[in-house]
Amino acid sequence: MTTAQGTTSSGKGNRIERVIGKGGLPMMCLWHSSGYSVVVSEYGAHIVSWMTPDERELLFLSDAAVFEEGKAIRGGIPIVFPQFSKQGPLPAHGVARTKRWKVVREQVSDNDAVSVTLRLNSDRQTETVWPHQFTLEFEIVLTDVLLTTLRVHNTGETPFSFTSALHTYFRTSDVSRVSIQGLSGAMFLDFLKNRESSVETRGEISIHEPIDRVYVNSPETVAIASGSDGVRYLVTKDGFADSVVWNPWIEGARTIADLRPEDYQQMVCVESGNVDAAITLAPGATHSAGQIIRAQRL
Ligand code: TA6
Repeated sequence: MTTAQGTTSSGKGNRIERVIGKGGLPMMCLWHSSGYSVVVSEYGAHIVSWMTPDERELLFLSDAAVFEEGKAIRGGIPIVFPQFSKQGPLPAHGVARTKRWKVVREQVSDNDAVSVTLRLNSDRQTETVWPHQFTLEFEIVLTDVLLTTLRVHNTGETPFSFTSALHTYFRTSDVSRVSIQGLSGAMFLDFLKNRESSVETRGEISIHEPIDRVYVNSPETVAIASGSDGVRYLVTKDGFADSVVWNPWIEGARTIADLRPEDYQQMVCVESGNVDAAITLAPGATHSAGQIIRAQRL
């Protein structure tokens, strides 16, 4: 099997391999005996690939993505912390995705999951833009599903409040045949209409125009069916209250330098996050939130 970063597994069981990926960035390839594989960049603890046993890529990664320190990688699963989007003084989506994380744990047990944990400690640079001490841990557990958990530890002397998300870009070959299910009845803030709030009335949300919405206190599980690929993604979140749905559409894609103009047709973001209500963490406390994503044949 060849992963998105060009690494191949010799068809063995559970394995972890460290490679140098795009832009010379260190990456880790995880293979599970089910045949699923994941590639994560130590820069940003950023999952850039999640592939099926028959080598279908399930995440969108822009061909124009920049793999350089200081720039967020466009696609995959960016980690948003401590600020979602531009809701504050920090760079959009915060600092975590543009920092080099450290691998602190690797686990390969033949009859079970393959997992890695990466850690990021606050430093002078982060404290310049966000004056709090923290340690983040991002745990990736791969079986035939992908479980990811973000743990936030307050290592300082004062409480801090943060918003966060796993900004997942799901791949589709035709966004006009995508249907997002499970959000009916949820209240949402429309970021295209100055955060105007409404209630979702549709059982199935299709995408035929720009969409940028935060569904507040959304159901635990949301499904994204991609009719053109015969696959349904199931996202089950825990510790994340909200679901964000985003597609820039034609106009928006043109304003994003690391997206090709037609890329909006091959991606849909459904993000598990704590966006509407910030989490406040006392000194010494830890907050944990995660999601399980799985791909089912339609
Ligand atoms: O996912 C929602 C969103 O906040 C959109 O408003 C858009 O800005 C997107 O994230 C991508 O943000 P980025 O900073 O990665 O370009």
